[in-house]
Amino acid sequence: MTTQGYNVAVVGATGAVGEKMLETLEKKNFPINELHLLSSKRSAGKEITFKGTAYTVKEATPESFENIQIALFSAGGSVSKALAHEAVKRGAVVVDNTSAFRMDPEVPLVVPEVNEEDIAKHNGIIANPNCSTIQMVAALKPIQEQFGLSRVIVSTYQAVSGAGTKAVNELQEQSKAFLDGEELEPEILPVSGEKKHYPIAFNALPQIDVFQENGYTFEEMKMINETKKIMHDSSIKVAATCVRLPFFTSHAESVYVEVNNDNVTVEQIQEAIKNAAGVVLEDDTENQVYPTPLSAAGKPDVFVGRVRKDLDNSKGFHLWVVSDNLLKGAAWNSVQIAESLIKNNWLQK
Ligand code: NAP
Ligand code: 12T
Repeated sequence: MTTQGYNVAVVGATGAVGEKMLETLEKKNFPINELHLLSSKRSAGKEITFKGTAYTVKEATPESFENIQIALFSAGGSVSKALAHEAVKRGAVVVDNTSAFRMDPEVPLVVPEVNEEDIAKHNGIIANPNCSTIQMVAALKPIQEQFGLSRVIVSTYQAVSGAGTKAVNELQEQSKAFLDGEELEPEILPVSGEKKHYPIAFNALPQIDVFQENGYTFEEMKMINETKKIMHDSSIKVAATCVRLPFFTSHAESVYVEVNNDNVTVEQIQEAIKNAAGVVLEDDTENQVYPTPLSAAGKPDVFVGRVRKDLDNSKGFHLWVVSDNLLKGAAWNSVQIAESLIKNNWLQK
């Protein structure tokens, strides 16, 4: 590295996640020498300001990665499949925010507070988990460590920004139209490019990403498979139901867990969560204290409230977990991985 820092490429810089990547790099004062902002042909030529300097967005091509040390990808799975190996070939380490490589056994899947040491095993690509998975495993880690974890059943309440800027615009325009008594044809949600679309304004959609043959959506299967991989325990039973709701930022989750130890108390679970890195306990029902999507938006932490013991299963507990899906769920976690690569000297293979 030069004394000023690293040559960094942000692929998908004009997107919802890309925007938060730049915000996070700026906020964390990430050591940057050259910054390269990449997108599709559509946005090439656009200017984006970073730390007071205007940068011109360029179309991402294999040659974009000459002389790049760190490449942060969030431009969709097909772009990662086409370009991540081109970047690695040219000497870059890729932190990939798409689902393209997450379940590849050669690719570490990392939430630094949970399994940072996995980064050391990378072969050029490190995958950033799905947003809903990241916030859940951050909250589950202290429970697994101290009390053992055998089962997880989660229902999500997810923001539209997870589905990109077009989905954000769709909620905005549909809401306005709805209140004005007009009708707007839904075009993006639940899944851009699918055969059918349903209104998101004043609605709830039990489909995030495409359906699989087993009846679960891909988002649900990501939560199930990624949780086992990140927590290094394929025996944890996981079930998920993922639902899109009409708000812009933060995913919320109702999480039911079963621990292995007997006689665990709510206070012990709260204490474990309170002491966990990156997780904040906001749980005081007497004073109506609990996290909400709005209270978590713009913050990098994972917030946990409503810790309760199940009334029928003495090893069962219920939690409410909320985090900004574009920060800890995407950009913040990716930049944390990049920081860890530097701090631990793991950039070179
Ligand atoms: P978005 O707002 O729709 O932005 C998409 C970005 O990708 C834009 O910058 C776009 O550039 C760029 N892009 C599209 N096609 C491209 C191509 N052929 N070559 C180069 N760049 C291309 O979407 P987003 O919400 O930021 O999400 C982007 C991706 O990040 C998603 O597809 C998903 O894989 C991943 N993601 C991950 C999480 C997570 O859970 N960790 C959460 C959200 C998203 P243009 O401006 O030129 O169109
Ligand atoms: N379709 O990174 O629609 O796998 O909210 C994250 C969020 C895919 C991903 C969403 C998605 C991902 C969404």
